[in-house]
Amino acid sequence: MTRTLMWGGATASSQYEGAATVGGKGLDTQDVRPWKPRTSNATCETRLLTASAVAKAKADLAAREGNYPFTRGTQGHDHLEEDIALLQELGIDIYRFSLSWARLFPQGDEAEPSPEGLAYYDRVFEAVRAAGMKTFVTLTHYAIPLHLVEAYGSWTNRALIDLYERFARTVFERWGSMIDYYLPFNEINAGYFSPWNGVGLLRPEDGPYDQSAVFQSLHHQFVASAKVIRAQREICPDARSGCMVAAFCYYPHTCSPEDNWIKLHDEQVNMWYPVDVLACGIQPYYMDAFYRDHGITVDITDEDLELFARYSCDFVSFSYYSSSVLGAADNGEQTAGNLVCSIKNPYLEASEWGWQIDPVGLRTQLNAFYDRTHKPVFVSECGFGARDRLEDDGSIHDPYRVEYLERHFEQLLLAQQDGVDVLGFILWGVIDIVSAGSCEMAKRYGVVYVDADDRGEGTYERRKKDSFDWYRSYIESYHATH
Ligand code: BGP
Repeated sequence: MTRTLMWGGATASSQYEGAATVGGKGLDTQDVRPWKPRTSNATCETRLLTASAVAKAKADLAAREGNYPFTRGTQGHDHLEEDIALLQELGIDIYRFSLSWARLFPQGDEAEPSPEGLAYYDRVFEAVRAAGMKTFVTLTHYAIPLHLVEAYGSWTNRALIDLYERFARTVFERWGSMIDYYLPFNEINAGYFSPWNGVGLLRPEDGPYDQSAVFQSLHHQFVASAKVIRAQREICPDARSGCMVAAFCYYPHTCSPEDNWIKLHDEQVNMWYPVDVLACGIQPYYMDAFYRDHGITVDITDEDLELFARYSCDFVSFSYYSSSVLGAADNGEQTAGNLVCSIKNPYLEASEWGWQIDPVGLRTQLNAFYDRTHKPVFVSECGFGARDRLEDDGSIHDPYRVEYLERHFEQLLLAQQDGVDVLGFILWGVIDIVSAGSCEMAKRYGVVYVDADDRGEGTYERRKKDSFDWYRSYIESYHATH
């Protein structure tokens, strides 16, 4: 029997809420990321924060100087009821949002949560449920309390596991009856490809990250995920637990055997590692070889392995935007987004940010995740970032976004016909948010436009894009026939 799909939309606290210190919220790792005018699309640029950069950001923020876009997001904290009303009009079945750990625990290590933080998320849960939508909760979406970075060394410190479990238990005890689907972490493989975003690791002032620190941090998040699922099954057993990675959909540089081996190996380390641990409950063999060959040491206890085996998640999920061709371009043909580098694929068009548009890749990834785990699969993020234009008459025409979604929906339905147990599709950035990779507003994903620019200037008024009505009627007609 083919499951009736859920159609949704997503935001993330640091990219949406703003209000960085309202109600006593503590600063988190996203609040200190500076916006810099875009230099070029040619580099795989991520904001790698050093201790001196963080110190400067804190001084700037105290002096109200500098441009730190995540401190204002797109003012979701102040537009909550209006935005939920728009989502209700859109007719989505499920709304994915994340919680700000530092809004509930400003320093991250308090014994009790902040009453103002609890009150804020009471409002969010009640508004979403009153609007008749299911909830898909990301406990943490890249935003780690800055105090835990500075006082504990962030996720390199095993103490964060218990602090995280305390945060999760608070969430489950307070809102567990209103949580339908949840993720302990957003794109948990970000710990490897973007350590600041994923595990809150400061980059050393004098060079690259210590890879043992990166993978030890990632391992601690895996243990935290298992303990969070154990807590959830005690407190609110009806919620469905998931894991999530960024899906890269790699193509080998050439059809040479060596390049094909590199593709398999890069998929294992960059994408399948967290899935094998969190969804299949095993510590995969290939990581022993990777650690050995790269001089990496990670402390893994027998108790950790026992937790992985006993508390694997109920469903798997991934973010999908584009596919990428591996390897360095020997002809300079390197396109790149801000998180994903790729060589130009001659069969595909790319977005302005170099992300190559590959709807068939979505079908391939859905099959690959289901084939590996035999667990239901949620597309927890997918969408098209573009420079949308606000016309003089207040309209926003985004046929490119409609085309992107239409082609990806076709492939998702084909994957379901292939026999993949697809749970649903969640449109990323359903309301315009600040871009995670490049910290800019210009890269818009929403079907709802927010009038703000890269410098944070604008009215922050919400306006429906043409894609709003398209998505609304798509959902309506889907449910009329399923
Ligand atoms: C993913 C994040 C999202 C979202 C998306 C798009 O990594 O989970 O937060 O931002 O990337 O990336 P970007 O915003 O850089 O276009």
